[in-house]
Amino acid sequence: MALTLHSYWRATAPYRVRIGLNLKGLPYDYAPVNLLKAEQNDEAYAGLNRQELIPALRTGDGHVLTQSLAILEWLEEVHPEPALLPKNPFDRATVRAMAAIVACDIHPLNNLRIQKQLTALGVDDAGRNVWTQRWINDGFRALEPMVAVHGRGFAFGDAPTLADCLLIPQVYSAERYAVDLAPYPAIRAVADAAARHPAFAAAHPDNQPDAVKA
Ligand SMILES: N[C@@H](CCC(=O)N[C@@H](CS)C(=O)NCC(=O)O)C(=O)O
Repeated sequence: MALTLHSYWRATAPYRVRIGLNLKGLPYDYAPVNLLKAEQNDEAYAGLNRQELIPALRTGDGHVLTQSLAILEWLEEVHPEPALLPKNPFDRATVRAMAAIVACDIHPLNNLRIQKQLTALGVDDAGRNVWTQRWINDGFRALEPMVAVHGRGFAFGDAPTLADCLLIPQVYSAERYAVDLAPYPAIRAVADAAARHPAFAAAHPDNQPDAVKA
């Protein structure tokens, strides 16, 4: 099955999927969608994802998958090894809760279209930064003790899970928005471990074909 990921180098939702694909050892073609040029709103892409958001994953057999969490869960079902979810149902619920804090309660408040709407309502750069940092800190304050209790190298246990697929891109975003990560030593330790892991390193925004070098 030839996989094609519609992605933008700096966007965190496709970054999650890149990590998942790499952890599963699945090669894929990279189809850039330039968010700064609003290519997500072009009909060519909107026909794939009616939400006009990335990622979309074309599976090569006519299916187009959207929503990064749904894509990661599909990957887990179709390619169960290496597992992104633990075996025990309570542990699985904890990993999914960690992922949901990022996917449901941090990222949707800070996404590009939200930033654009804040600008349209007259919020300036400084105000948008306060807004963005607020939601990242709220989520990280909840995640930090979870990682401290359950993590042994990664967010849950000693191997990457779905939680890391979500957490690491969110840490990247936190750094972009100059969030002070000092209060989150457990999260920082996971980010350090991920930076040394080849699947995460290959998925990093700077290593994407459409990356803009500073
Ligand atoms: N819940 C969606 C979020 C997708 C999403 O918001 N993607 C962002 C990039 S990280 C996007 O396409 N933004 C474009 C925009 O806001 O116009 C998912 O997890 O796939």
